[in-house]
Amino acid sequence: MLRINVVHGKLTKDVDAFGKQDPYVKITYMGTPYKTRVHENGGKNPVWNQAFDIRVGSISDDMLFEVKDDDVVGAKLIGQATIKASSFCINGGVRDYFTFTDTKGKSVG
Ligand SMILES: [Ca+2]
Repeated sequence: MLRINVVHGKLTKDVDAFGKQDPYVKITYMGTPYKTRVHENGGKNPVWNQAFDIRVGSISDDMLFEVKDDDVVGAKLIGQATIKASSFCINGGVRDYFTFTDTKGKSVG
């Protein structure tokens, strides 16, 4: 069992046209989505502090991380990252930042 704690984000991009964006993180592993709560008006410095226990089949599996802006008209992608499960499976745990990129491959933080 892998515990992933989504702590916070340091984003460089705000995709919301009105006010601050409302970010949340969605992890997709083997077709199952794991979503954090929405940090309303979190802007570029969202905080989630939310943990997920994920049963990992193989440490070479990819996990898709997406950070999105929640909106009444539907969520908008801020950035994404594909991270191997092995990046988290380190003795004693790992605490790290991962780079997310937008649809054009540009870093968003
Ligand atoms: Ca929004």
